[in-house]
Amino acid sequence: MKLFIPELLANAEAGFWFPAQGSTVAESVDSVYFFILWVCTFFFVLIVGLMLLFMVKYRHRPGVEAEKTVTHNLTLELSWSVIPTLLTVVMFWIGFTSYLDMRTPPAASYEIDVVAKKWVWAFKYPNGWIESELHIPMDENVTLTMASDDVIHSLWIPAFRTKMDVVPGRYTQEWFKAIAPPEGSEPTKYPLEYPLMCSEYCGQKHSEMVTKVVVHETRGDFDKWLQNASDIHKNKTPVEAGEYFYKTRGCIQCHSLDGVPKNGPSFKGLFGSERKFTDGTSRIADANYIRQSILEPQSQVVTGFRPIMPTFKGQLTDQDITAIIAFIKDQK
Ligand code: HEC
Ligand SMILES: [Cu+2]
Repeated sequence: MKLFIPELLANAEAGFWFPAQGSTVAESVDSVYFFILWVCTFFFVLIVGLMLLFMVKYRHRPGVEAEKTVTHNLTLELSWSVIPTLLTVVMFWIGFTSYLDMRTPPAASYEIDVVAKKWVWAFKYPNGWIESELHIPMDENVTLTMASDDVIHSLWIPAFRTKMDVVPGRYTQEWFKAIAPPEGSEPTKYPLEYPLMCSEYCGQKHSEMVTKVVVHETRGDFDKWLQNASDIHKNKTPVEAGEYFYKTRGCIQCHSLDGVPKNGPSFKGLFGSERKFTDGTSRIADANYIRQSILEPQSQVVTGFRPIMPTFKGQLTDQDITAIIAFIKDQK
């Protein structure tokens, strides 16, 4: 305990009371806070101090007649009206201007979609990749467009001093520009990591919706991370990657895996079987046939089906198609 107080004071500058100021608005938010805190502290000490002083000085003493109470003092009355009014105007002004700044996302901004649901966060990047951690580039405006799948959540990043409710049935936005934290405060190693949490505590596990904001030092580092993270082939077997495309690129809407045709033929037992086409020709379904079906679906239309399949040329890479072929091959 002896060491504790000096340590506290020594660390005050280095973000001991508050987390590091990690965004452009953090400094003005802290300024408003400390301005109000010190004004309140000053008046608390002044008023309570005078009160105690007067209690002692003017206490009832036997034989001492109470003085007549003064009814008016214009100077005193004006000063205790005007000074607090000016102080609250200053509080309002610096609070209001930084609030407006925080509530108005800049036009040029990197956009990330957020979905909150019991009890996780999902961050969706412009290329479609979804991740449970929020990764962002430093020194760049980032706008989160947020929606909730169920109840009210609230996305709070203490280091950025930003917080916004995530409400079912409507979109809310929150923006920030991450900057290097001031000299002497944590963290210092790139990528910087800060906690991100849900500040809506009227539900069982909002308090467990804790994840990370990861701030990459440059846009290049961020892009590299995103490319790497969203590389579907990296941590998956070809069959798994093929299944991913089957589900996410819409094939599942028209092609079943159980042998029952939908708008298109089922993939079950397709690979290696003989296909008959509307022009009377036929062909064994090998890798080249499947590749051609994906890139030029109308070149050979399977008997009994309409030529409605869209081409996926330019939307799937060769590696993606190879994975899809492996997946179809697996549907015996
Ligand atoms: C809008 C519906 C639709 C979507 C979406 C669709 N297809 Fe098709 N697909 C069809 C239809 C209809 C046929 C049969 C007519 C034809 O051959 O063009 C077909 C045929 C095929 C064939 C040949 C099947 C056979 O029995 O010979 C393959 C392989 C195929 N699609 C793969 C895919 C893949 C992979 C995707 C997703 C990347 C996909 N399709 C998305 C409708 C669709
Ligand atoms: Cu929550």
